[in-house]
Amino acid sequence: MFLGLVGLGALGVAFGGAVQSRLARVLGSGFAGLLPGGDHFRIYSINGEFPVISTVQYRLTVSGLVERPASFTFDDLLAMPRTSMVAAFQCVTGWRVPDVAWEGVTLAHLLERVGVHPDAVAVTFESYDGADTESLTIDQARLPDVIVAYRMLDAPITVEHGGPVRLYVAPMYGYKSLKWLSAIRVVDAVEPGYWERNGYPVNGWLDGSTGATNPNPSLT
Ligand SMILES: Nc1nc2c(c(=O)[nH]1)N[C@H]1C(S)=C(S)[C@@H](COP(=O)(O)O)O[C@H]1N2
Ligand SMILES: [Mo]
Repeated sequence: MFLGLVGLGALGVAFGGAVQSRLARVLGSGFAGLLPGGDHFRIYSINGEFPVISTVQYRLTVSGLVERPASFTFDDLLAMPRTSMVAAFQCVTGWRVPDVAWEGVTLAHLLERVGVHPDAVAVTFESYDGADTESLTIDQARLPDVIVAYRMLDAPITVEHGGPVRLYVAPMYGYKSLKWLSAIRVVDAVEPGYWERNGYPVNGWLDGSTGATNPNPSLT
C-alpha cells in the first residue's frame, strides 16, 4: 500500500510537470516562474514531446570538425571518467533549485576523445525531441563544470528531466542544459539555438554562480 502510494505520487509529479509545461508554452515561459512552490524544477518541453529512450537504445553521436567521429552508447559514457558536482539550476524566468547533485562525463573529455580540429569555434547540440538545439563556444564547452550528465538528483535522469542523458552547463542559465541529448557537432561558427532564436542571450552566463570565468564575455 505504501509503495502504491509512492508510485502514484511520482506519477502525479510527472503529469503535473507536463501540464505545467503546456501551460507555460501557451502563456509564455515567464508564466512558469510565477507558479507556486520555490526550489522546484519546472518541467519543460518545447513541443510537448517526452522522448522515451532506454539506456540500451541510447546513442550520442559526435561529429563535425573532429578526427574520430563517434557514436557512443550509454555504457561507453559510464566507462569514461566520472565527474560529479553539486550545483544550482537556474531558469532565466526566475525559478532556481539550489544544491542539485549531478553526475556525468565532462564535455571536455568527450571532445578530447574525438579529437577536435584546431579551427573549431563552437559546438552545437541536438535533442531527441527534434525541437531543442543549443550551442557553446569551444572554450565554454571545455569548462570543467560543463557535463554530459547521466545522473541528477542522486538518481538516473528521469524522462521528464531529459534522461537518459542531458547536458548540464553549470555556469549558464538552464536553457543551455539541453535535455534528451542526441548529437554533438563541432563547427566553425556559433549557431544560436532554439531559445536564442526566441530572444534569450547566446551567452547565457550566470554571473558569479560557480566562480568560473566566462571565456567569451563579448558574446551577447
Ligand atoms: N530538449 C529540451 N531541453 C530543454 C528545454 C526544453 O524545452 N527541451 N528547456 C530548457 C529550459 S528553458 C530549462 S530551464 C531546463 C528545464 O529543465 P527541467 O525540465 O529538467 O526542469 O531545460 C532546458 N532544456
Ligand atoms: Mo529555462
